Amino acid sequence: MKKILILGGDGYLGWPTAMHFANHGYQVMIVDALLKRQWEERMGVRPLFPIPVLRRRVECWNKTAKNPIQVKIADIAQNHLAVYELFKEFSPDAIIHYAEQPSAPFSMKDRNGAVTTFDNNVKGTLNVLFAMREFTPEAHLVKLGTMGEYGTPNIDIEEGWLEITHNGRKDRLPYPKLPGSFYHASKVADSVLLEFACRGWGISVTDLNQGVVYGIETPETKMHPDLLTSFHYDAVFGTALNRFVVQAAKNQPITVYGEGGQTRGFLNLIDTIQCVRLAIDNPAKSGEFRVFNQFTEMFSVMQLAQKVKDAAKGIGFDAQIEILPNPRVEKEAHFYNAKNSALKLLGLKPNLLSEEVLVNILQRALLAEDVDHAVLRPEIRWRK
Ligand code: USQ
Repeated sequence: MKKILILGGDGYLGWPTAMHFANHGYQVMIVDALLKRQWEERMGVRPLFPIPVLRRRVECWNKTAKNPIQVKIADIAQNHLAVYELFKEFSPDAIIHYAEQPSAPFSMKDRNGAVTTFDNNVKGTLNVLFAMREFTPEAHLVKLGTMGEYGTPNIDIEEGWLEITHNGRKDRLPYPKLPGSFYHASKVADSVLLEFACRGWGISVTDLNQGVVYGIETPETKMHPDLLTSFHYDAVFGTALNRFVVQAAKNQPITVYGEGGQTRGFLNLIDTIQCVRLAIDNPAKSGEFRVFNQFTEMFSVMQLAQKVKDAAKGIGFDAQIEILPNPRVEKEAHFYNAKNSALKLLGLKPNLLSEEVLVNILQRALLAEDVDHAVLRPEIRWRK
């Protein structure tokens, strides 16, 4: 049975990933420091539906399913000895690393937000790399990066690497990075460390440069009410489409920042798990730093808002789009053409954003009883 260590297994992506791998016969251990729950508390926000404490959701899984999940509470950034212990004892074949502060606005709120993000994300990645070198040099690390590492350059975005000819000479170099927040910059720093560790130590890494994820359910979250995942709609931890759906369901304006021409890659939560599974089942070679762009479709923010408005109309809601002054510093109209063929070549079958998918998320969001309208509006600005 392949042993998978999931770092950040209590999160929006980590929890359904853990259940998926357990459900498909892998031996799964999740590690989490529960920091996201503390950051939520600090920012005064909660997931759309209350999430049981980690012990309870794991107990629920272990009673509901055949293959149990093991769990360990540890801070991988601040306690490297705990990380070493874990790698030594569990000896994973593969590691899925989600244990990072995931929000761009959180990282831009003040100095503390930026430093917390770097301290957690970059130090955690370093500790994982040293633990791998020491105890599991043959293991495969699957690391969640972000499409936001590239920014919005005026040329095609390749998958991690770029063939360059300069002054008559050629090379294959890491694709240039233009992160749009300190959060995205922390992921760029991670990528630099990972590439060096592959080149220097011969370990194998897949860096998944993921787009914006949407969705609320996976086959495993539907197995029991206590197995749902942590879905955010607030302006700090909620991502664009998830926020728009809750805004429409609760008769609040859909908040488009600026012109709405900002174009990004998007994917369904189900496809996040499909992509991670493909990466795990088809590992990078020894010493390889492999980068996949992980998204299935590209939309502008305004196109998304319009899609949500149309889907809401189909079930009798008259959702309004409100254009807000952009709290971020980003291009609002730009060229965007990102490649995403590597995962498709491995067999990814995209679940695209149909009206039916949107209506499903809308109907799920309608069941939420306690939506805090105050956290729907962005408070954090990139510029003072
Ligand atoms: N946006 C709006 N209105 C909103 C929220 C967002 O117009 O109410 C716009 C933003 O200005 C931005 C775009 O939608 O242009 C995407 O924003 P987002 O908050 O959905 O995504 P982002 O901050 O980039 O971060 C999210 C996740 C992060 C992940 C990233 C993938 O929080 O963990 O890495 O998506 S990507 O965007 O491809 O970098």
